[in-house]
Amino acid sequence: MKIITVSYRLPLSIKKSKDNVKITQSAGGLATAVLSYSEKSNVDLTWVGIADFDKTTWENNKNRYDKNFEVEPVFLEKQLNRMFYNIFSNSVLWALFHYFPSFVEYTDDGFEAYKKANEIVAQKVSDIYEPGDIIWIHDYHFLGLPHLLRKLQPDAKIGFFLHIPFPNFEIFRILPNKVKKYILNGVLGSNVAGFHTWDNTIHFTECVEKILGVPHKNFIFSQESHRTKAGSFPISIDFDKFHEAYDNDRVVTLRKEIKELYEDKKIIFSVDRLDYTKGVTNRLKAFEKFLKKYPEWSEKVVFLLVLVPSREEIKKYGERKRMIELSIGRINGNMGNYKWTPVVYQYQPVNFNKLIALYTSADVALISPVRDGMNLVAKEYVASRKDLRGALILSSMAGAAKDLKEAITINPFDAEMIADKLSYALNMNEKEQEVRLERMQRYLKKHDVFNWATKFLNETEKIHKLDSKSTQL
Ligand code: ADQ
Repeated sequence: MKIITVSYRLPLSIKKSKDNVKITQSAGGLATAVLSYSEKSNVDLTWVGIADFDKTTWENNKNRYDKNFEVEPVFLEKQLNRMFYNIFSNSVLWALFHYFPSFVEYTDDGFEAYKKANEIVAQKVSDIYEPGDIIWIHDYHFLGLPHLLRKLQPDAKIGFFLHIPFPNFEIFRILPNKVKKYILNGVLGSNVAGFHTWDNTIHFTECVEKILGVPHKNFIFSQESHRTKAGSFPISIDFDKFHEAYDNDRVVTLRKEIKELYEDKKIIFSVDRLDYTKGVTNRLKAFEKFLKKYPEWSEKVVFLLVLVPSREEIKKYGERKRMIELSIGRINGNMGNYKWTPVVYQYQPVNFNKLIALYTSADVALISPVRDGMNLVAKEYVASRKDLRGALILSSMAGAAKDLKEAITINPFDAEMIADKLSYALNMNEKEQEVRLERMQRYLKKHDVFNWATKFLNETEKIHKLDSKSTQL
């Protein structure tokens, strides 16, 4: 028996230099959690995903690195992958599921490529599947996969988890009918369909009822071949890893450097992939409002804004980057002076130690997505504050706001509100910081990513068992 995890990206990095190829398995949250579950339950793990490297490199090097689990890359033809990933997954599903209908650029060709890619991956998974295996499918790239696999392997245990929001019926219905049905039937191929929040779960069940006419009882859809249970499984982080990193030597040194650099200032910090859903332009507008409304903070605060490049080949992402950089230029030009740069901007990824040093130097983390499935940055910030210092401002549009109840919540579209909350957070006394962080840390310690993976996979086993029992009767 083994766990077969399917996600678009493989938790693998391949670095080629002139005379060397270096392969490492990544220690990202999801990979660590599934690996820990497989070790505890004494089962193997195989990861299936789309290769972002060529077949020859893989064939020549696949046995030359330390493996924690097996990897099965799927090699898609370049044009098919582009249509599947950029044109349908990101320019249709990502946009619509985050409530940006005007950003949707639907084409039939994109949808055909999506279906084709899902079929290729289904065949790959089916080829390595053995009875008793548990298949865990991740995210919006593979909405059709549970159904396709159910046809190929009728008795398989299949879990599906969506990492982004599932939109409400009024938004979802915008998709062409054939697409809506493909998606809903696709997900219903699983034994468990998991979402970050109850709101998303309710949206999904409502869409199934209204569009497919399939009713549910207590969130369970009974179909001829199997049952599907829809439920909420809020993802989390490796709490201990972020908490203990506070004391890493390198983090301590970097933190000292940052604090010295801004010794007479308070630090506001944010870090995101550059994505229009993360609300960066709104955030900058609110920061500008804050500087105007609370001029006493002039020269006494700095906003460290870190963005990591993402999906640069898609037009909307390039447009957003230009808008952000224009706003930063305007704020620094209008509000700053030769001694003070209000927004310090970095458009590059940061490594783990730097990330923790930034989290633990910040007086305020300002996280303002206009829509987000969960938002792990918010959880990472809270976990890393072993010193119980700092304040979290968090958008109520992020799934994380349902878990982090002691955060200061904001409406990301309300610049005035964000400005006022910034003033409140920057003035928050140490006692209040401690009380809020302590409560959130207690929650995160209990509900970490290992707990999340265990709950999800146990539920998949449980629901699958109900079907096997009734077939035996
Ligand atoms: P993402 O949209 O990628 O994930 P998020 O949950 O915030 O968003 O996770 C981002 C991760 O990347 C975090 O672990 C963060 O530390 C890291 N990161 C962000 N910016 C970085 C930078 N500049 N340098 C280095 N690291 C950076 C999707 C959904 C989310 C959901 C997750 C998990 O959109 O809503 O929380 O999946 O389900």
